[in-house]
Amino acid sequence: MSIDKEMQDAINEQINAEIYSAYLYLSMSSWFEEKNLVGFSNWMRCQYLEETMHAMKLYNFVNERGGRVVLKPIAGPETEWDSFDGVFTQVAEHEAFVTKLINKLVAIARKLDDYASESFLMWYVDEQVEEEATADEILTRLRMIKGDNNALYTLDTELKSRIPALAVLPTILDQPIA
Ligand code: OFO
Repeated sequence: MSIDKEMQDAINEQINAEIYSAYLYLSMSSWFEEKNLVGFSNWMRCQYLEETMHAMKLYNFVNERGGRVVLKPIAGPETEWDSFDGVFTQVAEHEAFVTKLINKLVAIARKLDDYASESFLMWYVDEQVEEEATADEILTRLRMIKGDNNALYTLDTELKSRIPALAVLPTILDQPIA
């Protein structure tokens, strides 16, 4: 049974929201890059890749269900922030907002008795718990170390070691993990 049009349209909106998230984090990456905070910049690049993966996972799902992906314009992200914790305040708020969007999608799936979509969307429900927790953790640390450049550089070094999730490339290409 192909996907209901209401569910398809709502997922298409979510694809747009995920690509916007990717764009926002790439913009943040560039902001950190200019400040030579390569760890923060790397963390944001990984986030950019993972958001692209989130979008493509939805994209693949719509196709698998016999639907049609229709891409919409992507809004321009902010380009300037007034502080390091200001950036992560926005990340935390943005992820809380995305969680609400995912919850709305689950509500639509339930209303339509679309169990396949509901089951698929549970991955995003779990993922948002992690997304919010990570953003909150970094924000808390930034608030604690405010003004302490040594602590800031220690955190930057830590964030340098982040690598994107293994599923990024197979999901974007819609190919099994080799
Ligand atoms: Fe796609 O989780 Fe963040 O926005």
